[in-house]
Amino acid sequence: MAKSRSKKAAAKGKGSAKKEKLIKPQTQKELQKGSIAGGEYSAQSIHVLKGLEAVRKRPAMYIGDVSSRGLHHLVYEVVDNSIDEAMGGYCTRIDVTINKNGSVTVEDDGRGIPTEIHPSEGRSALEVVMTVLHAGGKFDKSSYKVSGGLHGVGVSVVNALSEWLEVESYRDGQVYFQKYKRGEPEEPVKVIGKTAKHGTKTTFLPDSDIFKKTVFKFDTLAERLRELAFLNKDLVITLKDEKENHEESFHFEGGIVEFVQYIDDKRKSLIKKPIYITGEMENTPVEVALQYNDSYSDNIFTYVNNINTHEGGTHLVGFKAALTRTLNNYAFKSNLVKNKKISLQGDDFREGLTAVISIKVPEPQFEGQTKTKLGNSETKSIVESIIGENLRLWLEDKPNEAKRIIEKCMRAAEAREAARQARDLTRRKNALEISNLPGKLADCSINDPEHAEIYLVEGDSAGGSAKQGRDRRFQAILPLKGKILNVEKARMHKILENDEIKAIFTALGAGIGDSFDLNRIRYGKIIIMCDADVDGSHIRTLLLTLLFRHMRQLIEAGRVYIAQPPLFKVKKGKHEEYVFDEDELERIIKKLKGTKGTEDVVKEVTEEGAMSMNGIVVSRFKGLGEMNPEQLWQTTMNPETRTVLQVTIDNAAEADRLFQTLMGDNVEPRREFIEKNAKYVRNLDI
Ligand code: 0RA
Repeated sequence: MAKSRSKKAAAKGKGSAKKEKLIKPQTQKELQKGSIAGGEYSAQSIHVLKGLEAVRKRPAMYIGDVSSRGLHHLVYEVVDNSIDEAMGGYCTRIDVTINKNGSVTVEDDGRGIPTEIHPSEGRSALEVVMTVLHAGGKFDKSSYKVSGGLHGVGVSVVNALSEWLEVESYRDGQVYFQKYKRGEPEEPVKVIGKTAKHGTKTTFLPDSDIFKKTVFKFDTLAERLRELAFLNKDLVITLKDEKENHEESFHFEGGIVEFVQYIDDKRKSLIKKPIYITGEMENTPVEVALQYNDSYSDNIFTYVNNINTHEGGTHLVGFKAALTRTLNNYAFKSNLVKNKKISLQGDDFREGLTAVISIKVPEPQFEGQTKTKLGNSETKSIVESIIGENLRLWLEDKPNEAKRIIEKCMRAAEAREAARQARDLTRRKNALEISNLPGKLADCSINDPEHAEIYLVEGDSAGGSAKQGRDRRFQAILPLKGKILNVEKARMHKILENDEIKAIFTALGAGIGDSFDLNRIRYGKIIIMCDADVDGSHIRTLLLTLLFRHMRQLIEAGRVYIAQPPLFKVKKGKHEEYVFDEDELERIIKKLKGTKGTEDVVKEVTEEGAMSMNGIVVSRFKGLGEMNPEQLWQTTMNPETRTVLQVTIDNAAEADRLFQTLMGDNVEPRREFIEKNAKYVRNLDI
């Protein structure tokens, strides 16, 4: 559908009537100055329409996907342009509004988008920015640009994927305006009023021909906007939902220091206030905040030009090198190392570490699978020397707190040593070797990881059904008994002693923690299959915690999925049907019974468990074990008919807080979270 529409649009663009209108801007002197031959203009405009058509044909290439994630990416894309203005020092506030009609408005107080005739394009610069792919940054003079990964594809992409978009640029006392339909200008840029302010306001309605869902979620937007406010301490960002009458404002004068405190707010810090280090070398400003808590995991979040560099890169390497060298030197110089037999290693200096590294790089080179790994080689030594020098000064200045940190690192080294011994022991027993796969694993027959998948199944009985129901050629089944260990509260040697976890590691075959190697994974898809009840959701969270903390690359590579067993069973006579959500149940009951009173039925079934009327029996589906192998295959395992949810991490800092809340020591925040989210827990994504 999208395709045919764009083709029509392209044809329309060639028409002479439209061409005439576009080259005669009437309202604005500046625009009249640059008169351009009509032929050239139409050549340009065809070029533009081809670009827009390409975006509409393959939206995923530009924004990742057309699900909720891609939808929200549209907002980030517009906001990123305002962030560029802020990084240049021209913008102090950004206001984001979810409007009643489903559109979103982003307004900033930057310089406004220029509107004069663009020399080579022959049209208003504003129109060029809004309609030409990658034009956004062309004449932007700010030196640190947002352009990593999917970021920085340009606001023209948002325009192309919107049913309509309106932009106002406030500059030189005028309000300039243009409106577009699916990326095409309706008329030339015009002046619609006077103003004393400066800035840009963009409002767009995502195209429902492109996006599966077009409803923006407040909390999803809030996560990214909060992150941006932490990273840009002078910036005030507001988010308003006109539908819900709900508003939140993000402004953190403490910047990334407050960010670190926010990440750790459920943990106990070893020092009073995060260590804050800032410096600049070779046009590369470096800012780091870090502290230690009493947990066993490390949490380092790295940003380049406000983009989360999930895959790390040279800045992270430089940071780790500085941390290891500086803390190690200090430990020895201050005679804090008691047990001389154990040597401190890099990992030991990162146990319980929470850090945010934010740097600005004029011409960042992004590499890696998701283009979120910084490649600039000069950055390593810049970060290393700024951190090394300033951390040394901090340690000398705060001997008591420094001692607490070093002691924590030494305990980590001792635990690592104990873990190594435990591992050696199990190795000798051959337990972690692939030649010794867990007995209860029903492996698949093919050996090709790309096509093989493994189901981690809750309970032996569901595991049994899954073993019978599966396609044994490419589906492996690993039944798990009861609840696995909560890794959030355990050190490595305890984790490695746990039978269920050992079985998972061994079956997956790619190792654990720092020695995890994605290339050795034995399955392309890891599918978690649990009952759709409270216990099932707890086991799923335990498994996700394990994968998030110790095999995060699996999640980042998009290999972890959650099976979706049906939620209801509808029976009428011999006819039996499984139903996956409440909307679908409502539709089916309507179909079987007629329209009256269906909402009540859904409510009653949801709350009471079962319900019958007119010979229709609707029951809440209790567990995987209720299905025979054939039904399990049809509803939940057959790749042709099943639905599986891919587990993604959009925001690692928020995911970390979530696991800390759900699985950490503190009971109170967990209770609060579960009470607040009880209704939504079924749809939990991390
Ligand atoms: C191009 C050039 C200049 C600013 C911008 C674009 C700009 C774009 C957006 C998008 C949202 N808000 C924005 N604010 C500014 C520089 C203009 C100058 O040199 O005066």
